[in-house]
Amino acid sequence: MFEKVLIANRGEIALRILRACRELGVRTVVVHSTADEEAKYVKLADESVCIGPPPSAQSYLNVPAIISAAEVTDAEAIHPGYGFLSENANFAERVEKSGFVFIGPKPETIRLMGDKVSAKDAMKAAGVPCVPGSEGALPDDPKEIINIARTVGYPVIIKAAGGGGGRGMRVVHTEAALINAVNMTRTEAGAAFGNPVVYMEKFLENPRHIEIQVMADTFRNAVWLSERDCSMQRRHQKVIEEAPAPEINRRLITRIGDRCAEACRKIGYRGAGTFEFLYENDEFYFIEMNTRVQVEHPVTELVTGVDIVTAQIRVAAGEKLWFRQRDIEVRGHSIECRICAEDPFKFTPSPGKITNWHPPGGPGVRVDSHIYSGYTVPPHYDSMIGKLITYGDTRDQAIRRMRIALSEMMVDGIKTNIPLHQELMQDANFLKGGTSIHYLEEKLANRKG
Ligand code: MV4
Repeated sequence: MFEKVLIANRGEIALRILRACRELGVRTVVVHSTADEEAKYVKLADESVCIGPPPSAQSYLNVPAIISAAEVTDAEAIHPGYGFLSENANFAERVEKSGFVFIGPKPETIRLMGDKVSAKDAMKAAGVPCVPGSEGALPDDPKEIINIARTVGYPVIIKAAGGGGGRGMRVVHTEAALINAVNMTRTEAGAAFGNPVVYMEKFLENPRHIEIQVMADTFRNAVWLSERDCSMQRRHQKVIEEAPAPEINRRLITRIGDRCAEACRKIGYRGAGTFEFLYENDEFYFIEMNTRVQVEHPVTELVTGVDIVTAQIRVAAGEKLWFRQRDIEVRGHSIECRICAEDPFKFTPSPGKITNWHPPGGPGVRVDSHIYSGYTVPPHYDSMIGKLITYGDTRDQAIRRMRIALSEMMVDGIKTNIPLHQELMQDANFLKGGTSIHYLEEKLANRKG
């Protein structure tokens, strides 16, 4: 095991990684911007290094500053968390070239998955079902593009190879609109990602977003750790996640999960990863792979009993996976509400001082948050200030525990989206389960504010 790990992130995930390190007996270095000087996890860490001013570009994205911090503190490995540099192949490469272990996949795997065209090619070749569409990148010739769209069938979606997570895509309903849409997406993609390559998929009108968690070691052992339903989202920001996904045939999920684990073995995947799928009419279609730990990992931890963050660190240190697929059982149900410092109706950020914080508790209640009474939420970063996760023997029990936990939770001094979560925990369609990726935005459009 490592003696010392550097945590290259902030907020709740920095605290989550810190706790994992402590459990493993690993000493910790936290890097932070001047805006996060007063963060609790900075004080809990064995060492901390200030790496720059508040803007992320000068601190949490500052590669030389982070590598220097690892050098001066003599850390052995770097955990990137999520966001920031976590899926930056060049960063992973710089970390390894500087003699540190990157807690994540190999740089070339990150690069492969960062390009959505090569990711889809690799997954298709590994037997993972994908959305029908162009074979790889779209050609330049408009006639060929038109023919591909005729074969795929309208509506189609044009996506940027360098995009992902909802950036750089355009839906096309008619042949008349096709070429202009391809050209616009190319231009935008070139400007935004430095890569004008685009591809085409059949546009699925009303899918759910289901993702499969995987964990792999450096010896080609890989298991899948259940799925999550992340359909409850607004503007590509997830709001509620749950595991397992309601109303989906278990045998179908098992088939897909086994394909994901097999794909990991084939490509030599290492560490934690997530296969994102769209699910519509009882079919799964792979869209993207995330090569990092995700915000919503706790729901998987609660239904499988696997600690994903300590597992990341252990496999990065060279341990063989200590469980096999047959050891993984999904038990009960878990739901996560992302708690954000924002107006619950207008969704505008609401940073500032938390004058009073009362966390909820009791059986089946987990709070992953770095906040405390007197903590000031800085305006420079994402508005998520923590996650409230509940567990129950059944989905219904997890929901009832969530309602109680939300009612106990008090965050004074700033606005939060707790009222939105309280509404959703009473929403008839959420209670039924299985709503599509469009449900929340449709509900909000009809909500009297
Ligand atoms: C799609 C799609 C429909 N059909 N692809 C958006 C985020 C990115 N990861 C992929 N996205 C989508 N791809 C096809 N072929 C609809 C979306 C989509 C979406 C997907 C997951 C979660 C929320 C979403 C919200 C809008 C659109």
